[in-house]
Formats: sequence, C-alpha cells, structure tokens
Amino acid sequence: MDALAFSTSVSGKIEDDVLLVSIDNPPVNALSAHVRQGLTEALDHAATLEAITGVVITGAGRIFIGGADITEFGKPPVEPSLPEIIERIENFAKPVVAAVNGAALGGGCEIALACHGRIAGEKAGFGLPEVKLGIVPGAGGTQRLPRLIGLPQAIDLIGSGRTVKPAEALELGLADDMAADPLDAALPLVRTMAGQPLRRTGMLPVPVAEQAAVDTATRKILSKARGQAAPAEAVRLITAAAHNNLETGLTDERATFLRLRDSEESAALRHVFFAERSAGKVEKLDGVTPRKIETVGIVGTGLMGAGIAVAALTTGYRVIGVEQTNEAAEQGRERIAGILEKSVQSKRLAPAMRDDCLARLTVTADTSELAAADLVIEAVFDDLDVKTGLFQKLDGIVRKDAILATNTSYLDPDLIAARTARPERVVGLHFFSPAHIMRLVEVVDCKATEPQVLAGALAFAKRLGKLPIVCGVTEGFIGNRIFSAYRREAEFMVEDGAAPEQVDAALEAYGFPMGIFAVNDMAGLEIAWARRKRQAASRDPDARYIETADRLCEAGRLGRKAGRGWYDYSSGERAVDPQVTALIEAARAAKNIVPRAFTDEEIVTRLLKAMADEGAALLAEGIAIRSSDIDLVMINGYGFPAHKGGPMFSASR
Ligand code: T1G
Repeated sequence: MDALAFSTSVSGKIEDDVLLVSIDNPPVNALSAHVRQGLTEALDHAATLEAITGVVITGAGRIFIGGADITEFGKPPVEPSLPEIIERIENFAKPVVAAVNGAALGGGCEIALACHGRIAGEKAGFGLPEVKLGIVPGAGGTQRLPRLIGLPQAIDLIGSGRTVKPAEALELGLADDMAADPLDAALPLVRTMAGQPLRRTGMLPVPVAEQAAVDTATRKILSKARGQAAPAEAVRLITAAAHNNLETGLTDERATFLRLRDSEESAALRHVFFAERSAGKVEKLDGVTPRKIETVGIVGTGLMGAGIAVAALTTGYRVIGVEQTNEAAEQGRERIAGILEKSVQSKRLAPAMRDDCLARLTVTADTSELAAADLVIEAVFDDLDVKTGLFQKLDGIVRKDAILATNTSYLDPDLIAARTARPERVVGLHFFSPAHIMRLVEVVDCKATEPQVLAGALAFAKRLGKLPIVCGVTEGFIGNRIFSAYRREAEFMVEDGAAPEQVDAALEAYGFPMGIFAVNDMAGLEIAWARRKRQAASRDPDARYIETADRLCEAGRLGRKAGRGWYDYSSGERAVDPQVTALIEAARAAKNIVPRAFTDEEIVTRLLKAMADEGAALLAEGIAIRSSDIDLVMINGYGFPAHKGGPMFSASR
C-alpha cells in the first residue's frame, strides 16, 4: 500500500485494517503546526474509512515526539492547537495506540497519554520536562498522568521533569507493554481494542492516594524549586485533579501554562535550553577533523585528577594515571576505585561497568607509560614551573601527535605552551571539581593551539557528557574572572556598610543556593589570598583594594575547613562572628568610611551588573564566543540560578 501524505511531516499506511501514522519532523519530531495539521488529517482519514478499525501513532527515527515546538512560543497560534488534537484522540470512536519508539516528552507524552494504549519500545522514554522550561504541561499532562499512575508518582515525574525508561513506565502503568519494536505489539493491541469500550485516560478516576505519600512527593519537589513558580504550580494542578472533573482541570492547566509560558522564568529557562545547544559550536572548527582519542593519560590523581579519571573511565576510555611514587600511585588508584564504588552504591553505575572501568585503568609511577596516550591531562599542583617542567618531560615521552591539556585554573597556558617543544598541541581543559559530577569544562583555545587539537579536546569533553565552553586565554578564563569581579563588588559593599550575611541573604533570596561569602568559606580563602599576594607587586596602586579578606587569612580564618572564615563554624552551623564584624568595622574606620545602609535590591543589582560588565569585557576581548556561553558558565560553575538565565540574559531584560 502506498504511503499516505497527511502533511509534509505526517504520513500513513494501511496495515491490513489499521492506519499506521508516522511523524517525521527532524530533528526531534516536535509538534510543529504541520505535524498537528497532519495528525488531524490522519484522524479524519481514519474516521471516514469503514475499513480502518484503529490507528497506531509512531515516530520516525530515534524519537517518538520531542514535545511542542518551543520555537513557536511567542508566535501567533496556528490551528489546530495541541489540546484540540489530544482531545480528538482521546474521544476518537476507534482505538488509537501509541507505539513509543523513542523519547515521548512534553506534548509527545501528552499525545501518548490521550491514546487508548501505549507500547514502549526498548529505546522509549516518557517525560513531562516542562518545569525545566519554566512552564507546566499545557495539554493535559497534569490531569491525565495522575489518572493513569496516581498522584505521588505524577507529582514526582512532572515536578522533577525526569524521563522514565520502559521498565519503570510499565511498572507505573504508563506503558501497557514493552517490545523491542513497539509496532510488533501496537498493531495486535489496537486490533484487540476494535469494537470494545475504550479506556479513555481522562475519564479514569484519580486513584486514591495516601496523603502522607502525596505530602512526601510534594515536599521533595518544592524543596528543590528554590524560588521557581513552575514546580509549585505543577503540584497544585496535579493534586487538584483528584477533586476536579477533567474539563475544570484542563481549563486551569491551560490558563496556567499560558501564563507561565509568557513569564520571565520561562524566557530564562528557554534561553538556557537553546544556549546549551549553541555551546561548543566553534565556527573556525567547521570541517576540522578532531584528533582521535582513545587512551587518556592523567598526571596527578588527587581529587581533581581522580575525578577526571572517573569521567573518562565511565565514558569508556582507557586511562593511565601517573603519580610521582608507587605509593602515591596506589593511593591514586584507591581514590579512583573509591569514587567508582560510591557510584555503584548510589546506583549510578552498574557493578559490571565498575569492573570494566577498573580493567581499563592503570595507575603508575612510570611516566614513560604515557607513550601510549592520545591525550594527557595534567592535574598537578597549580605552579607554573611544576606544570612546564612536566610538559617538557612529556615532550620526550608522548607521541608528537598527542595532545597535552593543562587543567590550570589561574596560570597562563600560553606561557606553559611556549616552554614546550610543540606549543600547537597544548590546550586547556579546565574542569570544575568534583570533575566526575560537575558538567562544566572550560576548553581553553591557547594562542598556538592547532584547530585539530582544539577540536579533539572539545570532542573529548562532549563525549564525557560535559558542557564544554570554548574560551580564550585570560586570568581566570570566563568563570573565575567573572567570579573575581563579583567577589570584589561584594567586598566593596561590605566595606561601605553592608554585612556579609546581608549580601549572602540577598543572593539566596534571588535564587543562588549559597551567598558569595559562604561560598568563599566553603572553597577556602587561601587560594585567592595566595593569588592576591602574587599580584601585589603589579597591582594598580590607584585601584580600590579591600584588605578584609587578607586580615581574615592572616588571623588563620581560612574558611569552613579551618572552622572560621567570614563566618564562624564552631557550632557546626554557619554563624555570624562578632570578631569578623569588628574586623570589618576597623577596616572602615581605617579608611574613614562612614558605613551606610544597603537594600537587598541594590546589593543584587550591583552584583549582577559587576558580572555582566565583566562578561561584556570578555566578549569585547574575544575571550568568550557568545554571551549565552557566559551565562552557562555562571549557571553551571557558580550557582547562578538557571531560572534567572545568567548574568548576561538578566542584564539584557
Ligand atoms: N522544540 C523545538 N526545537 C527543539 C525541541 C523542541 N521541543 N527539542 C529540541 N529541539 C532542537 C534543539 O534546539 C536542537 O536544535 C535540536 O532540536 C536537537 O536537540 C504542550 C508545551 C528531545 C531529548 O522540553 O530534551 O511540550 O541546535 O541537541 O540531544 O505540554 O532535544 O540542532 O538547531 O537536544 O538528541 C517539552 C526538549 C516542550 C524536550 C533530544 N519538551 N528537548 O535530544 O537533541 S514544551 C522538551 C530535549 C511542551 C506541552 C509543552 C532534547 C531531546 P539545533 P538536542 P538530542
């Protein structure tokens, strides 16, 4: 039977007495207008042909339906709307079954929920991730999902936005059956339904749930919401489904979706969504073949090196860890094995995968083993002579086409490269600790770095599942340079009258998980102190300099680990310390500063501006490729709230 073309992206064919409808709208089968129109045509066709006893809907390629087309948000609506399609499917006279061949997300999951049956293929995934875009499901998800799987489970899935795989979908009742090829089960299923009363999801009662279970699920979601509206609204809509009829619930859901879709929070989260897909796109690398990497050498298996080793091992690379002595090598291996074991305990890693990782790991004191490495990453002490000495030694060991990557945070990688035999193969890979958990990696494009080397490092970071941001060479690259400006502005305001605890509280109210002074205490004050001492000779004497942090360090108040920093931790909790207050007052007096009051709004506005101004400078200097990259660095490396979009997005509103 020839294929029927219902629209440019929706086709059908008759399989005996079943109309098989396929959505083909690359890259993710989003429910663009022509998909919705094609589905309407297909349903009209099925309704009119007596010979057709049922319909199966599936996706072409690896995705079922990736959701509504979020590029249509903010544009004039085009009929038919998704809710219209969904209501049509649910109330269709003939059975409609979803053959879920891949990700069924957002509106895609809502289409599946409206179907009278759902078959999960082995690559199927069901999810309602709308809260990650600052919205709630807008086409029945909050009303149909609880009817199918119960309130607590629906609160968990919609509130977290996570995707469930086939086995869990079956267990939840989200899928009726599983099959390697979902069509193998969908076609027979729809035939058994023909002529029978259909289970219409929206007509099902919401199963009675233990209030305690509902409360627990709700608390878990709201505890992570941190100032976001969408998760709380989603929970409200879902719990209301238990005592509203479907129509009332759908009306409330749609109004809430439209309101949130036009909110600042959703604009920010959609900005982040698209920013993540733009990151790592480097025009000068178009057409460049990345250097092939299979074996990764890591020199230094301390906290950072071990984390990088785990990230590489769990991605499938062979890893050669190198230490200075056999004893240190053994400790390094134990550290790596310990991290893998923790991943197994937390069910993030299967035991067999752990064993496979350990089989691909060598940790040795014999640096010559790095001759086998395609890429060597140094994670040794952040000292220029130590790092350049190591790279000079590696010049005589590794192949001439091997990449040498420095993980330095503050040193100048151009200086390191210039002292090696082949500067063109040196690149920066600035991981954030713990490297096996933090997504962000700054990929530093040094002056001499060859395009294939940069492309190889970038491809490696992507394969690790990281969020790689390419940047040029400047002190602190993108993140630490902006963080220094942010910290400087905060310390200016403290010297002028604000209290550290007020600054931190204002930042936490804005959405940061932790204020900057608490962050400094957690990271430790000594690293920044050492850098300030290193820079003292070249510091601009006319620039305002705040001594307070130096005074704290001189007094041994090096942060949380030392039990005291900007705050006192002797009680186990962070507490304001009168000694610090006195120290700040003394610093003001020494400069004849009369302290003044600050509002929280002024504090946040000035700190956001300090970050955005430094970001603008990074763009002007060509260090950052695009402003959205800067937002991603601050969100993923420094706790900037994603639902505020990042410093550059925030400054643009
Ligand atoms: N709309 C438009 N474009 C999208 C899109 C979408 N929903 N999803 C992805 N893209 C683009 C993306 O920008 C990129 O573009 C390309 O597709 C490949 O994406 C009514 C209202 C589906 C798991 O939140 O999670 O439904 O960079 O690199 O890694 O209640 O895309 O190539 O130009 O991510 O294979 C809810 C979002 C929408 C899912 C595939 N759905 N997408 O991952 O590809 S709201 C979502 C994803 C909604 C209803 C509400 C992932 C994916 P470019 P990619 P991938």
